[in-house]
Amino acid sequence: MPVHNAEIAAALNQLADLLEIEGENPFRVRAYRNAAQTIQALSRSVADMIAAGEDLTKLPGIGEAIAKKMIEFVETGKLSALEKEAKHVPPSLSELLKIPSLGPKRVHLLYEKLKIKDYADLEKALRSGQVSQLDGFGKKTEQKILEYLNLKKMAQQRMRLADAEQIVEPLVKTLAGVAGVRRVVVAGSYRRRLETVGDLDILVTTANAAAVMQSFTHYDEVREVLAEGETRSSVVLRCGLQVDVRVVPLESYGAALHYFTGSKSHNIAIRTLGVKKELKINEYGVFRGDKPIAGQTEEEVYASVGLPFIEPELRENRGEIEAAIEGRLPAMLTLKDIRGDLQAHTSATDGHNSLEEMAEAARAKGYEYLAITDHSKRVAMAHGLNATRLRRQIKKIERLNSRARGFRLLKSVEVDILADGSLDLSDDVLADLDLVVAAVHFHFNLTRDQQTERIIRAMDNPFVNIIAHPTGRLIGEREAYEVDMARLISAAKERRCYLELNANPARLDLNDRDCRLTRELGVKVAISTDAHSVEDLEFMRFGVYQARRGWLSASDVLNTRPWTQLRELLERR
Ligand code: DGT
Ligand code: CA
Ligand code: CA
Ligand code: ZN
Repeated sequence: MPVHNAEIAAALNQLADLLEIEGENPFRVRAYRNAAQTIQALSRSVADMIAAGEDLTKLPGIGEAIAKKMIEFVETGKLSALEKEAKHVPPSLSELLKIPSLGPKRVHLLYEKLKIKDYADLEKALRSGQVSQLDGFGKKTEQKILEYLNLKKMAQQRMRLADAEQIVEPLVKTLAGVAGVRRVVVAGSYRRRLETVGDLDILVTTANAAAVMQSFTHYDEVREVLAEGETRSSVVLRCGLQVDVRVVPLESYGAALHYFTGSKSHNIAIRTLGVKKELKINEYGVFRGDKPIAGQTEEEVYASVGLPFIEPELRENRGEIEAAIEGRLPAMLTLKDIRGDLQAHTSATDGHNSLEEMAEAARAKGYEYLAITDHSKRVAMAHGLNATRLRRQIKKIERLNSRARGFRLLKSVEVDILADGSLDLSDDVLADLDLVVAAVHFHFNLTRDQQTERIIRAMDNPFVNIIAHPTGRLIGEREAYEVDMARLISAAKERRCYLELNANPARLDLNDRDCRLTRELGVKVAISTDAHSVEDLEFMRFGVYQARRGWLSASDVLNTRPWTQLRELLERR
């Protein structure tokens, strides 16, 4: 069985967790975490590199010792260092470290005092009130941990789109390689580009259904075959994701694709329109009586009820059918419309690549501009910039820009919004920037009013242009903080400010509904990757998917503009 990069990274991270819980040297812990991060961002398989005899220590952050551990893991599936640690502390403790209110010391304490080893133990102890009686724990912490556990339970059933992509792409390739196969397409929420997917629904057209089913149920990532039939099979993959594969006849392809793309609620509305025209619409086709009148393409299905094609991202029955009837579907944004990226970090703070490397990568993507938005000093763990260091970076950007043609680095910063809404850097340095991105990274649990007013107060500062990741959520890990989004958007409009749609697939913040609200209230969105490495610049497409789900057109987005126009939009007075 091939070892995935994600598995190597997980083992190294777990080793780091256990060392940290034991109170080991923080530098050693950091080294393992950096290595794990490098491997996760790698586009090539470490197992392949080892097989090809390549030198792993050439990778950033990978030294002799860690390279040896990686080879051991790839060759034996084990990490002896991890097994050694596991004799001192149970490996399951590393899952507890993911809980935001628990650091290594507290996890250690929970284990020592209450023998808590995993989520199940923890939940029991929380419910019996034992945890809140420990030193340094209180009722509030108890409540926060319980909330997190509930969120986790819900998230376990859904996977982030980007993770699902990595899993489904090789599977699609395998199925497409089976003799006789014509088409393989992933339908369902995956095709609608929903931020998370519950399971995957794959459709295949082929001359040989049996060969497809054989290949699918014997795919090497399959953990369990739930059902195996001539034209439909279901499996659970090693990662826990369920996948359904259906073989559909060519003449029904469009009808099946439409049906299995969903959403269910969109399908029902389309079917109802069909009924009014005395048509029956199902996954096999569109029928008048027994006579099939359409079904080979989705366009035909829509045309049968008098509608133009509706993009999958819009199919949520949130007004798209009415809009299609009235001819006012949005002209949807595409990745090609994007001319630059308005949030990126460098190795000056918590990024992995230098200013030069980030610039080169953005230029290679065909961008006209890239805003460098390193953290400000309040984010100490990211080594955030003070005014002096920011000024130094500004100088460096000016030097690079003077040499570059057709591309420009924008001088910027991701300045922290402090608890009272004031900013972490003073106006005189902000005044030297091309644009200012402001963000909340601390004090998430203010009341809704306090949080809203805090962010509006940040926008009162005339140098602020964009509010980054406006709700702070991390999909499946952290709920959005309480904030009045409609008020925030209106306040942004009054101040000529903008909101970010953070394209990182773990954030996608704004969500689809809030994107739509910005459009309705007339505020443009900046779709930004918040890249912490050159690879992260690729996150842009996830932002575009989310924007499309939010009905956005190129004109609703800030970074579809050439720099000359963007500069005007950033002018606040
Ligand atoms: P998920 O998997 O929870 O992320 O969401 P979906 O949308 O992929 O839902 P899923 O996998 O249960 O079903 C795939 C598609 O099949 C769904 O989007 C629409 C269609 N579908 C499923 N059940 C029904 C149904 O009872 N009626 C209709 N009209 N369509 C259905
Ligand atoms: Ca699905
Ligand atoms: Ca399904
Ligand atoms: Zn950041």
